[in-house]
Amino acid sequence: MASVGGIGIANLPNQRHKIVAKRGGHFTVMVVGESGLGKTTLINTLFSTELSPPKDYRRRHVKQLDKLTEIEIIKAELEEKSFKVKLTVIDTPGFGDYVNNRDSWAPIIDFVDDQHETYMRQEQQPERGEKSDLRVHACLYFIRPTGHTLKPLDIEIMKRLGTRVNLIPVIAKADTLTQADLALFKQRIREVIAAQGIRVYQPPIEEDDEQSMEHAKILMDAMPFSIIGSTEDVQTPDGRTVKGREYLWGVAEVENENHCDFRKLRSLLIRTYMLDLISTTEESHYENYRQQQMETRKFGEPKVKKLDNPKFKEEEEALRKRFTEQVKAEESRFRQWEQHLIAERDRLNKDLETTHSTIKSLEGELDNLQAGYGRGSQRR
Ligand SMILES: Nc1nc2c(ncn2[C@@H]2O[C@H](COP(=O)(O)OP(=O)(O)OP(=O)(O)O)[C@@H](O)[C@H]2O)c(=O)[nH]1
Ligand SMILES: [Mg+2]
Repeated sequence: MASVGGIGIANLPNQRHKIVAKRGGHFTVMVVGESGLGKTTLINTLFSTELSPPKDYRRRHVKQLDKLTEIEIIKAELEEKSFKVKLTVIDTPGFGDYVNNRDSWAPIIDFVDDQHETYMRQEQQPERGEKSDLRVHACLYFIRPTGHTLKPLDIEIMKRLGTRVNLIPVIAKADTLTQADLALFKQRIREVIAAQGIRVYQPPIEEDDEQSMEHAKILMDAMPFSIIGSTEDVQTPDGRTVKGREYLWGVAEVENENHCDFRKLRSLLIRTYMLDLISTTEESHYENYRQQQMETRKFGEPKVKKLDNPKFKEEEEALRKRFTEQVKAEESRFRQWEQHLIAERDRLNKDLETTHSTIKSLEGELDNLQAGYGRGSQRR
């Protein structure tokens, strides 16, 4: 479609178009999820179906967040009818498989927060020139195509992401599920998302515009988007060359709406809702972060370290209290035990005394008996 209709950004409503054009149009997408779910493949698929050949296509590895998590930042410039968007894709390596470490995803959450932080600090500088800005406008969360439901780990991470970024859940490797299983899986995921209060991105509803309402509804109904990723050109049985994955039974096509929701996702990201994703990030997610930080620290103060954080202080205080209580309880248990021992000793001593006196009296009796016996035998 790229070859025929262009990227589509030039068709965005004029007013917003101008705003973004003035800002230089900066759009950042991040992919997150367990290892091996096809995150990198999807990015490459996006580039090979829509964004190719990027004029200014750079890949670079970026700072090691920790030993396990290295993110990759891919930058490309999209241009259409003199309308430019700087696209940045942040590829994160999968978590969850190298260790059963529930905190393995913490660097990803930190990364999102750090971008808000960096931007905020730049805003506070007297010279507010060109800012480097990696605030994430859309975060694709990859769900393993188990066919069952969301895992507790998914729920935990999605909750945290949903309050920080525009979260867009996707079902990875849709070609591994049958259409019926996929529909059921989607339904279950939607139910869990609702029940757990996970915040996911909602396209804006412009009530005066029927076409846009219809479009938003179609997209919402498709969430979480099922994805097939592939950069391979394959032949379909009816002779078309498509991006897809070849199987004995046929071809799973990336851009076939009957096979997966790749086109819907791409449309959401780079056609219809790019501007909304950018402005909601600015107005809602960044603003939330800024306000939260303002409440917990003074203007210009560095980011609160975990240990200085009031919440952690509270936790630490509670822990200390619990510890003291436990020590006290243990002490009183020991004292009771000690007293019990003393009482027991006294009781045993008394017993001993009684036993001694019993023995004494028995010995006395025995003496008497022996004496009597002696006398008796003497009589014989
Ligand atoms: N069946 C199927 N396989 C896929 C799909 N997308 C990717 N794969 C395959 O899954 C494997 C892992 O893909 P990657 O893109 O490296 O996965 P990743 O999520 O980036 O993995 P990490 O970087 O380790 O987190 C590769 O062998 C891909 O060819 C898909 O849609 N369907
Ligand atoms: Mg990868």
